Amino acid sequence: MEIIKVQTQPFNGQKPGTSGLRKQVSIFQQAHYLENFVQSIFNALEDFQGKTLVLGGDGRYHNRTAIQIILKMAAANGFGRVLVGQGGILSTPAASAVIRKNKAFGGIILSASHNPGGPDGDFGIKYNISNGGPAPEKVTDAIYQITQDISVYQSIETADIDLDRLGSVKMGDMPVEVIDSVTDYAELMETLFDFERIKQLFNSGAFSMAFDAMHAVTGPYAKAILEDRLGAGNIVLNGEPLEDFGKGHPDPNLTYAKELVDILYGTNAPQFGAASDGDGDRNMILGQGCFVTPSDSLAVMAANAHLVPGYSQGIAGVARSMPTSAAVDRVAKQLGIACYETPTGWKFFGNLLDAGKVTLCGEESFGTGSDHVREKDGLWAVLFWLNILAVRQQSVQQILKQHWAQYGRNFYSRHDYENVDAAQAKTLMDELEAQFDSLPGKTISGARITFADNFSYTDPVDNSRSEKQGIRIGFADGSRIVFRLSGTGTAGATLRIYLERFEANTDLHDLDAQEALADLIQIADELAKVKHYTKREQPSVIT
Ligand code: VG1
Ligand code: CO
Repeated sequence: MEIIKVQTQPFNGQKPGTSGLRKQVSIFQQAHYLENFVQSIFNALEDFQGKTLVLGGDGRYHNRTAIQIILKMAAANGFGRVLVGQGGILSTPAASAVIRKNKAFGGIILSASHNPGGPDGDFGIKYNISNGGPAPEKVTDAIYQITQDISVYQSIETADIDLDRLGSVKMGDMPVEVIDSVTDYAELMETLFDFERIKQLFNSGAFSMAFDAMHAVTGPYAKAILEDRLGAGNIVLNGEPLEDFGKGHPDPNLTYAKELVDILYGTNAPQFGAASDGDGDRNMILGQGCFVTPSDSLAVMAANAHLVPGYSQGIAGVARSMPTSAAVDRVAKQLGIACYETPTGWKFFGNLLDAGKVTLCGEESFGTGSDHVREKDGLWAVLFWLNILAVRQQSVQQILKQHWAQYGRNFYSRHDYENVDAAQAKTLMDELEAQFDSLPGKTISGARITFADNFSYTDPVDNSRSEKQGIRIGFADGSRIVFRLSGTGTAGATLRIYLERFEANTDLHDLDAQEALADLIQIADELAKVKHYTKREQPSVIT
């Protein structure tokens, strides 16, 4: 096997964001762009010679091309073997499961997750470490450093391999195993959930569901697990993964998964609805005429985990990202377990999960997961809910209402202003920060501010520090407004405003969240001059 060394020059801006490096496809298609980043990953790692790498992606445009390039580079750099999903497909949680099961050195996941795909869409790449989770900041920082002065990458000259045929082949001298994308993952799910009981629920005739795969990666997983193994019937919508996601935006929220939302809010709606995103790590949970916020979903899961076989021994603790509502904190308190608050991004949960400090974790951005892998996991969350529904024999709405009656309701909403001018968005954040000293004690529209800060985090396991993770404004009644700029977008800036208010009074739990939060929405605009800086009258997406 002859290794070729290719001269190259650094590209600006190869800095991984909240979850890997995401750019427009046209940027990734530039000569050496992907190669530079992949070589920088390899250069940042130590002692991987002869070891196993896992490789797969969400099937979006450029996935297959990128996989062949990376296979050749992995061979040239000395990996012992690569496990690659059939057709180049592995959902993000499945990749995590494969890394763990095979004790691989790490994995490369090709995905821009919920960002649109196709020749005019986005592409992305991230590195996961041997625990199956996203590389922590010290690794992504090292990769970025290397991208800034890289001058050569290594590859081999050889024919592409057939990604569609299962089995072992060679890329140069390196064995490549094309594995079934679903099997390992489906087997893991069977160890966690009561498949018999969920099967009975579907067989009862009184229960049905709809699952929207949004033409993204979860189609084959949902068909294999929900339809084939659990006998749910023909329930998967948009189940064929397409390179451009059918020109859709594979983001399971009330705006982009409208087809599913209309079904659940329509006549003859099924009892349960769910959707997943581009790479299968997000989930949206719906009942008949009812939407479960991801923050509430995490809280309900924690409160009901004892009903699910994989968690019947109890959960060690929970963690949530800072902007996620405190609904799960209330459950943790009642259970007498620890609750951790981390910065946004799944990489911050890894240490807590590895150390056994937490079992469940979640983010307000439709992400929930557990210690079964080290990524958030869309279908896992769907199965978790199905297991709860099968045991409790109640509707989603009944479960949610009883939960609020017991713990109180954290009214919650996120307003996204997508693709706004980046400089204006930065000014908005800077001006907010400049007000920090004068805000505490100030009363705005009848609400007294008690604190204003930019969230920082010290990892309790390795003591690493992460600064400036989002601006928090806290009020005397416990309400909160959080301002953050997205770290996954590729065009302009996306401003996220997270709003939360606790309500103990059961009589007020049926209020619409936007109504219940109207005062805070108004205050957010006043404090940050949102309309002025975004030049928008309304958010692009309200969740
Ligand atoms: C968003 C979410 C964050 C999530 C990240 C990756 O990041 O807010 O909670 O972890 O996406 O999810 P940001 O920086 O745009 O707010 V995924 O499904 O896109 O990998
Ligand atoms: Co995702």
